[in-house]
Amino acid sequence: MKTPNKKIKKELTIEQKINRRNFISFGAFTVFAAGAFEGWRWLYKSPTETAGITGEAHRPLRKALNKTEIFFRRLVFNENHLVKTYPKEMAAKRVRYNSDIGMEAKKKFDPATWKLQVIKKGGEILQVSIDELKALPKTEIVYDFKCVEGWDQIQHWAGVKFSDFIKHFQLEDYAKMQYVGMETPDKGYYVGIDMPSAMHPQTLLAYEVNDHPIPLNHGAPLRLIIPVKYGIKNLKRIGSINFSNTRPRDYWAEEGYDYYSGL
Ligand SMILES: Nc1nc2c(c(=O)[nH]1)N[C@H]1C(S)=C(S)[C@@H](COP(=O)(O)O)O[C@H]1N2
Ligand SMILES: [Mo]
Repeated sequence: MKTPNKKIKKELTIEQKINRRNFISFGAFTVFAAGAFEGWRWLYKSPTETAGITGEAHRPLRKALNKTEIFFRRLVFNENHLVKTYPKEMAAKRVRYNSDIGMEAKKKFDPATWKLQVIKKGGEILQVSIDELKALPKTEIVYDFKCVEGWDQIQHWAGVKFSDFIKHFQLEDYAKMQYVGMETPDKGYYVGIDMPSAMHPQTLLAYEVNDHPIPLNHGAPLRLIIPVKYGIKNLKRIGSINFSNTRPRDYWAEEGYDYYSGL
């Protein structure tokens, strides 16, 4: 067991974080909108006000305007706050490998006999095989995976949406709780996730990368892909899932990293 870092800052509740975030984005939005409007006025006025500038000369400005418009539209109309996705061709062929805490005992672990352990009330355990998960609707995502250590890479993952998994196994009452915890089979690496992020439409229990089963070093047979969070929360080799109204233990939060670790 590691000694938890005692320096952890005074924690905000999720609601406080969301409020703070909305407040910050609203402020940024207002400043940006004012600037964009001024820019727009200037662009549209300038052809008449500035004699001798032809349409040709305005092309770069128009290009900039188009980009601004696209950005603006995304900001305003993307009400689901989906993480940006990319075409499959842009996904890295060689997926970057980071670390393997909780996966060191490679010889003892057999993905063929693996079953996901869903811990229910009263200690009851629901066991789910990889085939049961593969029988559910498959969702793919190509997005920019970001590690807190400073690297990012466009990657292509596929699996079952966490929210579909909840529905299929009738775990809706559990999803009403505030957090979900996930741990490796050896309990060496573990994460806690706030329920809204777990239930986000882009959060997957992933079993494929680049259209192939996930290799051992990337978390076979099942890993978490949670695009709204940094890499540290994307637990590889999920052994068990638990639900609670208090924060589940979290490996890197114990080391002083932000518990929420959202993007
Ligand atoms: N079990 C386990 N999951 C893990 C880690 C780990 O060390 N062990 N590292 C995390 C970190 S910090 C990152 S950036 C991603 C990296 O995943 P990759 O090795 O497939 O690139 O996995 C996350 N999940
Ligand atoms: Mo990471």
